[in-house]
Amino acid sequence: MSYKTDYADLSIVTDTQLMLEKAAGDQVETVWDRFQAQQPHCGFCEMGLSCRICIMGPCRIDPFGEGPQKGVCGADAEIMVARNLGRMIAAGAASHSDHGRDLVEVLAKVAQGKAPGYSIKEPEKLKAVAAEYGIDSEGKDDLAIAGELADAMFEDYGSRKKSIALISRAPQQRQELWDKLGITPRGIDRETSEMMHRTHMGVDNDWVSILLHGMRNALSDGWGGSMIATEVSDILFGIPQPATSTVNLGVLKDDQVNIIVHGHNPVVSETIVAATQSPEMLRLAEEAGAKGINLAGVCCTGNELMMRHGMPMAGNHLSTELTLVTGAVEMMIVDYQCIMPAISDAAACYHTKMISTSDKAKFPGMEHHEFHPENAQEKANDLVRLAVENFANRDQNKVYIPVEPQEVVCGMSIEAIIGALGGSAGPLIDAIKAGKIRGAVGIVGCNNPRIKQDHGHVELTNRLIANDILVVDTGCVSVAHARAGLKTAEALAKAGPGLQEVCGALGIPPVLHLGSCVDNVRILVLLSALANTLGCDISDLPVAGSAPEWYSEKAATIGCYFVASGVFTHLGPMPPVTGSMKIVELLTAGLEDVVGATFAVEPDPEKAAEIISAHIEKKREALGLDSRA
Ligand code: SF4
Ligand code: MSK
Repeated sequence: MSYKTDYADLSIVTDTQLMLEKAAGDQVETVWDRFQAQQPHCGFCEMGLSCRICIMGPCRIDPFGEGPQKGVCGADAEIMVARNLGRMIAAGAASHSDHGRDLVEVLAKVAQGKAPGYSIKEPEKLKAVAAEYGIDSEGKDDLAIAGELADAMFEDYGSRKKSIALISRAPQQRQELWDKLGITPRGIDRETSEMMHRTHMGVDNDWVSILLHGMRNALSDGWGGSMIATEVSDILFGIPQPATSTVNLGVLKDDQVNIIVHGHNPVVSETIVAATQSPEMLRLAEEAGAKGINLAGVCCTGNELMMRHGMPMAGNHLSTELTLVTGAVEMMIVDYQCIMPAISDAAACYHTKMISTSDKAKFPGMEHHEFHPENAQEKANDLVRLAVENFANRDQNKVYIPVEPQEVVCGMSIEAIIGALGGSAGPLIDAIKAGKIRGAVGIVGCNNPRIKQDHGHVELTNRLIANDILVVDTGCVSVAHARAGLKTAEALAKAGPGLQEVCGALGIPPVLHLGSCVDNVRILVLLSALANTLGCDISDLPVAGSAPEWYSEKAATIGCYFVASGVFTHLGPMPPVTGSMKIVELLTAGLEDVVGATFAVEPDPEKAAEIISAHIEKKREALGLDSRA
């Protein structure tokens, strides 16, 4: 729109730049317009120094020491910042873990024979996970095991236990450390509920104690709710295997019915996949004058489908509105999380039908078609039929698909990575020991209009792989990397000689797609396997995490469980904590003595690459490996 005409300042992505120009012409407001309208942001909130927990307030603390230094209740800067951060972690943990719970509900319905659109796709994984929950599969059929596993997982959410089941996957030293610190998660819902309790006015007023519980709460997500989400998704929908696909707005087809799925939970989108492939729907599409039905994803629902079906991805978080600005989308079907409430405003400028599907996520301007395990198959067929009918309403004069699609290698579950390595993590460890691969970094998370779209991700990753550091990704970063061509065999030319040699021999790109936001747990599982093989803790490994363009509460929780699990973690945007230098000091330095890892905040990806590389070399040195430190 009018405030900025140089779209290259907003995004490095060609299709975004071109679509922003079209959006301006079509009078469509985007996230960047709204971001600009919010400037300047509230400085108190940016520093974590505002509180609206109770209605004696809202209160603010003056960071310059001239105004109030305490809220009405007496909360000082430390208490205020810690409570705000604690609630942020609780919201992120609740979101991921509730997503996991929805999958367990589907698993339970499958076991009862009440979910006709779903089945057990991975019986071996079902048995393996059941065994981790202490369930004996001997002589039982898959549905009986599924029922017992669903019950055991529900117990992890709510019952009175000493610890949740899947933390047993962490190295022994890490589990002992959590016990010593009193942060072993006891129940997924319990830790979130306790955080909300502790941060009520007049409960936990020790900022260190609140933040320690923040780690416990985050661990209940990473080794609990999110891990359950990923494992049950694999059991129900299949363990991802390497495949090729395509990304960017070029995946939309001007001669087909285009349906976009958006959100996080694959429960709805998996049934949409089946419906779009049914002969009946394809016949209807042909009758409507379309050459087929094209299903593509955005955000993490897209990641789930790309991982398991090689479905194309149209874009990431900041591209969601622009997908509709192509004028080529007949229907967008959303589940939950990261769906901007204003997205229907963009749809209203075109013919796109907007559909919400979850009882807990309703949106202005969307038709609500509620999905349940019992009716999902039927609902999916209804929606695809509606999308096909809407093809007749498309105005081809408004259609603009600005680029050609980019190829991508996807589907690298841990099972697939171990498979590519020949059956064990041994070759990866050998390559790290030999220094051909210096270490590995998990780059995760979102886009944020505070940062030029994809610049933080792509610039950091280019520098890391050039430095022989293997990159794995999840969430919206995965689209950024894919759009930049970093997940192809050709990208090996950008890698350092050691990484080039190892990845070239294995036939994998230097950047591996591990999935959606909840799939960050695949990184935890991989790190545990590496640490267990080496006989060390996760914090001893030459690895790091990074969220260069994060925006969401879920990303804050992910960062927190990474650090609590021993992974040094870089953040691009600063979290709202600078109102307390004691807390900044704890998060960026003091935690080293507590959990063996810290956060580092650096918005400049070039400098971030230096910080992360130096960390990896330091860890190599401590392990007695050759170091460039
Ligand atoms: Fe103000 Fe304390 Fe209430 Fe927060 S909890 S709004 S600081 S009185
Ligand atoms: S969708 S949490 S913007 S990664 Fe998972 Fe993307 Fe971040 Fe949402």
